[in-house]
Amino acid sequence: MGKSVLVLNGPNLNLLGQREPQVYGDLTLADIETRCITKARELDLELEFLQSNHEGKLIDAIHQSAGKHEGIILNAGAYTHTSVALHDALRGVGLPCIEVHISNTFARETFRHHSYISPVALGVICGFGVTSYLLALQAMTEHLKQ
Ligand code: CA2
Repeated sequence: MGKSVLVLNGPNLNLLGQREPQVYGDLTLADIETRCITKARELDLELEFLQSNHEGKLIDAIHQSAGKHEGIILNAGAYTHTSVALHDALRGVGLPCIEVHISNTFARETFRHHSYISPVALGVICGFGVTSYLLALQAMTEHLKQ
């Protein structure tokens, strides 16, 4: 059986495909999950998906991933730019985490340029839409082989 990875999505990502297609594309979160499942099959990875609009639930999911998953792919949404608590949770659990974003946060408002996740992430992939997630799955696979 392949290694297990948690794909965690934060606030408002449940709205994908419904509004702001010029920024986030027209795929829904369910479409992104389907694309990830196809990619994971190629890479022999097991995936669990979770989306929450609540910071504490994201923190609980990070804590519970210890002993259950080998890595985390995280799009923390706007909590990326605000949450010391998510930073601490990732640091506490110590699992490899890849930060992803659909949009290129550096080409947007300056308040999106800072991330509390990046210092505790293995790496960051942003600006490629659904491909950000697929690239993260690939990078996580390579990392877990080492
Ligand atoms: O580009 C990304 O993936 C973001 O993490 C998305 C967040 C944003 O706050 C980050 O700065 C970058 C927003 C989540 C999606 O929000 C929507 C709002 C309205 C309609 C559709 C999505």
